[in-house]
Amino acid sequence: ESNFSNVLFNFPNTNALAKITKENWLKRKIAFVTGITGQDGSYLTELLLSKGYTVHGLIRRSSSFNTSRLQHLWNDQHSKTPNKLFLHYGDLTDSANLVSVISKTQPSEVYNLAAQSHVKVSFEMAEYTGDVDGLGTLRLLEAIRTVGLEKLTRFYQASTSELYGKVKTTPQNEETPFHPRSPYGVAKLYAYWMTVNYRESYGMFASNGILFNHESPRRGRTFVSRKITRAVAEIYLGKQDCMWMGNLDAKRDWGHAKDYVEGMWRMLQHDKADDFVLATGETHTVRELINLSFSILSIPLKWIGKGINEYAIRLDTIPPKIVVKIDQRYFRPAEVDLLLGNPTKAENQLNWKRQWNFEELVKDMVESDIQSARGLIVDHN
Ligand code: NDP
Ligand code: GDR
Repeated sequence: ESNFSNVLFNFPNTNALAKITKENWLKRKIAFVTGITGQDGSYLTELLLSKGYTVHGLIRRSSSFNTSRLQHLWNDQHSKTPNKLFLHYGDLTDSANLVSVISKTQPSEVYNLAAQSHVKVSFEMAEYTGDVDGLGTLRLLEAIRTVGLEKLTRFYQASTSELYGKVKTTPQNEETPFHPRSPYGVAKLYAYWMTVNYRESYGMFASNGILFNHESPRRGRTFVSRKITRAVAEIYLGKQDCMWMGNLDAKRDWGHAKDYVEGMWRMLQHDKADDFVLATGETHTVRELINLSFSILSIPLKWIGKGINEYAIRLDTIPPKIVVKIDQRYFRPAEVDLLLGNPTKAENQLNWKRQWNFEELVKDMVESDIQSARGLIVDHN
């Protein structure tokens, strides 16, 4: 256990090296997070910093500002009270960069959250999505092994309920067979099995979190929940007339991202690496999400018509106004019709329990979008 000859970076003196065990390696609490600028990355970073971790994050070079979700956590390193958040340029498509960052930071825990995460976009950028979401995960696993940390560093893979796709049984749990329905889902399937394979081949502590949809006020604006809550806020304030939507019948198990990052952390603190579903155990249609968002603002809605010709009017204006219409553009070549997760394993083994329900989640998002539409808070996403 003490003979980790490659692990010299933080332990240049041999006395210290001799004392390295798996336990005191983890006690160093150094996390490396890919996808740190995304929704989950920002909440996970908050959680880890609050637990005393040093957090290293991978960020992409961009011509526009892409660290706004981390802005409130950033504390200038030149200030008197610098915090323990460090950002490194890199990309999941760049192996040498990943080896270099892992070697420099010597993390005790790696959270692989980076991905081209939009399902609809993955149909248009199938090869790129495969490269980042599939091969990118392999590159990161290989970087950990190349640096010689595979027996020490714990690895979390952001797997997804999109693996179930054309679902075989409901509700879905860790035993449910996979049938992905998009280039995104297929790429994530490769990453899922690579994670299992590194666990089985090299004894690596590598776990998959099979997470069902989770949202928040920091959710990207092109995902359905945020698209709806933002549009409803704008309609309420008279800044927008109507929203254009795709498939209203799709059913999703929507939870709050704050609960889910807690589950990710718990997976890496567990006594053994394994795969866990995180979900709420409730499912709702996109139409229900729209209804709830309007009802939070006391706007009465009525649905008229069917299929592509369906639309919704608000009944509190004279005459009633159309506020929701369908646009074929937002439909996908293959759809995931129904997702409903069973999180019993995580609840029993990790003592994980979600705090937020569907109504509370949507209220949190609508209220935040009202504030940002009023210009009271800055919308960073
Ligand atoms: P986001 O889309 O909000 O964030 C994705 C992150 O990945 C961003 O930081 C983005 O950087 C980064 N990224 C994208 N491409 C690359 C690349 N080539 N190299 C390095 N970084 C890259 O996703 P979420 O926070 O919602 O999700 C986090 C992870 O969990 C993703 O892997 C997603 O697929 C998965 N997941 C999400 C679920 C959800 O409901 N939210 C459910 C199940 C799984 P930038 O900011 O520069 O674009
Ligand atoms: P999803 O999330 O595909 O489940 O992937 P998204 O919010 O994009 O879609 C959910 C459902 O809503 C339907 N839909 C629309 N979707 C979008 N984006 N825009 C629309 O206008 C619209 N109208 C209807 C979709 O067809 C779909 O059925 C998310 C991502 O975060 C993935 O990274 C993650 O792995 C899964 O959740 C779990």
